[in-house]
Amino acid sequence: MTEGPAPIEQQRILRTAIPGPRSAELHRRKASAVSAGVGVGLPVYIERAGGGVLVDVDGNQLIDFGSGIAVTTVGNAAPRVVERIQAQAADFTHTCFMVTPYEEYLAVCEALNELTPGSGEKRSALFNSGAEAVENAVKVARSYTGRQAVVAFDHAYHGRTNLTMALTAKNMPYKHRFGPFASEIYRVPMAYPFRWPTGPENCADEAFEQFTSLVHAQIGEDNTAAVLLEPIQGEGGFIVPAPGFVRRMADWCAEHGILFIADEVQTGFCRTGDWFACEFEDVAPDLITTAKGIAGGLPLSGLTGRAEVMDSVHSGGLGGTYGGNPVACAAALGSIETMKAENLNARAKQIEALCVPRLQQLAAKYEQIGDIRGRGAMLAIEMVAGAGDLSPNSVLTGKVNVYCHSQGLVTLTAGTYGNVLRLLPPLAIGDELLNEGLDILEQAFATAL
Ligand code: PLZ
Repeated sequence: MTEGPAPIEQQRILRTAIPGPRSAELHRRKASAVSAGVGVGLPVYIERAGGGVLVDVDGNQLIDFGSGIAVTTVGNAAPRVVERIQAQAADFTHTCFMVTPYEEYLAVCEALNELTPGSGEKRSALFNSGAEAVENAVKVARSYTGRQAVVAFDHAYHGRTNLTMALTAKNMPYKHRFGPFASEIYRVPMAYPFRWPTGPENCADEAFEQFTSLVHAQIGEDNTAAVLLEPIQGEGGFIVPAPGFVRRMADWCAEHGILFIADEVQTGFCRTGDWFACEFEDVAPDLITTAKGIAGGLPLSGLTGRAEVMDSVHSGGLGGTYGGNPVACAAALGSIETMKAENLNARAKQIEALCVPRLQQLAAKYEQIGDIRGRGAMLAIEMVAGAGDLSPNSVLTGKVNVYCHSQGLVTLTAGTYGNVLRLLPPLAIGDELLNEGLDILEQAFATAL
């Protein structure tokens, strides 16, 4: 095996304006080669990455508060991941598990069955993307229950394929002009404390009441295959459901033979300080979708559920050419090993403990910061017009985001109204870079307001 390059110095370095000239040149090439439909948030072209740093083609070193949208939880090109990928790629790169199987697929499924909440016997199946895992969750739920309706929430994000577009709540940019969408999808209000009309204290009770009465009146419990929920909503703005809501909803589903599917694509694998965000409310979903953090950057997703549910599908009903590709499985095993060896759940909690007080200080200073929320290393700032006016402030969010980018801090926005700035650092980031990133964020508000 060849020696890898020296580890990247964990330091922000700005050598040019952001983006620099070489990035700008590549971005011009992008315009003539890549569909305009594929947008780019920060046109800085990356050459290397590791820990909490992205190195661009102009030699700038950027602080990573995005993890490629919550993917490189263990850090970019994490040593155990790279080592396993290299070894696996040298052995074989593909057979198709449905044709001639291999052990790595089994090992990932065994790890998923063990790590996901719920003590009963479980089974898993592997796919390529988060959207594909969600699609398959719906297939399994319909097959098992013999029912068709699927309930999704306001602000939900589940993917960009036809069925998952139907499940996703937000029109722009995900659904606009792409219909017609799959049928038998129903939407209910999310237990969103910050924007609950009668106040956060009433949110869990009233949202639960609305959920049950809508399912009863508009669908019928007996027609409902599944309820699909992100235990903390991701693209929708890091909305943490009001305490108790997930638990009550899951219990109610169980009473009515409705499957509860937790979409843990963004929240899973140590991101929130637990292996899975559902554990926070001690909920064991019938089905769980995973992707992103599972494989340290390689495309892999999983669907895990109760054995009885997952085994109810006819043989050959689930699959795909690449699902559970051996190199992606090797990366997943390296990621999971890293999460355990480095106790990344504890690290996510440390990141929360370091960031939240600083974010709260900011919120105390600026009335345009309406809410600080999230869990572990999945934290967000929701921006509003002012103290008495909670209108979403996407203009300020954009300004703060652009300022961070200009200073070499990679931040992401989110939210149905585009007024949420989210922090998703790799758990491999050090405290110094975290603090430096937060300093830049402070300057961003001071400059924008
Ligand atoms: N479920 C909860 O967060 C992906 C989307 C980025 P794929 N989120 C990032 C974009 O704009 O396309 C996501 C998610 C949740 C499902 C998905 C879909 O996962 O791997 O992007 O298909």
